[in-house]
Amino acid sequence: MSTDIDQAGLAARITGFVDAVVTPIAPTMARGAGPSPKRIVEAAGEAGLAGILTPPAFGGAGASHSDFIEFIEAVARADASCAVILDVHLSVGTEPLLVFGNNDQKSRYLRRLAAGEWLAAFALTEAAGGSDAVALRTRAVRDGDSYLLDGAKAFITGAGDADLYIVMARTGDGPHGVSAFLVEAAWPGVTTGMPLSKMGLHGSWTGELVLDGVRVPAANRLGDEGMGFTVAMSALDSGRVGISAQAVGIAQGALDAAVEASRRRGEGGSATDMPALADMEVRTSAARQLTRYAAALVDAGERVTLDAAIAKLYSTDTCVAVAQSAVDLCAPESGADDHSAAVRFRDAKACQIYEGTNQIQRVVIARHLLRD
Ligand code: COS
Repeated sequence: MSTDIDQAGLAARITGFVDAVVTPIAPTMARGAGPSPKRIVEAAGEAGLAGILTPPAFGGAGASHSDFIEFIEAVARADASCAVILDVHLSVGTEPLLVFGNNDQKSRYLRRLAAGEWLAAFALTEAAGGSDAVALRTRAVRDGDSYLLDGAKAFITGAGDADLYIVMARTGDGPHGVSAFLVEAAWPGVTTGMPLSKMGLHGSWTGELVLDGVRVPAANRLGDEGMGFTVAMSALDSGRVGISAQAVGIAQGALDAAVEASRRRGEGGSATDMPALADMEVRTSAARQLTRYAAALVDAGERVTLDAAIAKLYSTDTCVAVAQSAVDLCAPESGADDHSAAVRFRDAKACQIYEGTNQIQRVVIARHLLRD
């Protein structure tokens, strides 16, 4: 946790935001009928939480990653769609600008993002390449003081509502031929399709971003030419810690529902539910500790590739298992589409897929073991 910020004040702001904004809209978010992602980030901005990692000099809270994961877990416990909207905005949407942006880029964009006036998104994945990020085909061709971007990105969180996209595009061959760009949604040639109809996380928009001859000033290249893959991978390293926190929150929310159902069945809880409840608590608690450890490493400035992969893999597998047990323990009511355990079960599955599938996390972990 950051030592020079008011921790009690931050914790109170987080609780206030969850109670006043997130909990009341959770049922409508689950139906995909809630406020748009931008409205969620706007509300976070009003609570001083849309730039939690951004330094106060740029209008943010100046908090640490350890604070950030507590925020994401608390939001996800109430509603997973709001959590992923905020996580992507704060983490992969804003953090690359904090780490790789120059002063001009920071002063042009950070304040609006931290105030919640603008929603940020991260555009790496393409339909053809999927998990093989190096295979991306979107091209950026230098033309005087700018680049012309052409291509299409897929499965982009916030597409259609975001104001600023961090776009990875090819300026050469291989992983060192990728560059990162700050692309404003309002620029000519930027279009988005309809949001995908997903299994869960209905309140979070996911869709395509099409770039058709988009003229991007060279001043909007994030980092040096050829550094884009490093920008993307390091953003994902820390982003995966946020997704891990989201998974812990979903697991905790599912556990809350199961405990409540068990209490209703018998005074002090039903004895037959006890082993399942205990297992759910153990896994959720272990996932939380892995997430906190990875966040502390980010705060210490350590490379977190391995520990983020471990936390993301374990926590997201945990939230699926815990949510599934919650569906069992809350039956038969949990058979209803809108029961909180059913909603969490559907939401949990997506966490195993985005910000690097869990198969990719296993590749990252195993490669570490096999490296000389
Ligand atoms: N941080 C910094 N640099 C990294 C890195 C990281 N976490 N991971 C890889 N790199 C560097 C490597 O060091 C290598 O550089 P050198 O050639 O100088 O050694 C370069 O990037 C290429 O790495 P690598 O050879 O490992 O690339 P691969 O194509 O074999 O695999 C994986 C990379 C699979 C790890 C990558 O494609 C990946 O993470 N894919 C999933 C993408 C993802 O998460 N998508 C979700 C998008 S957001 S919803």
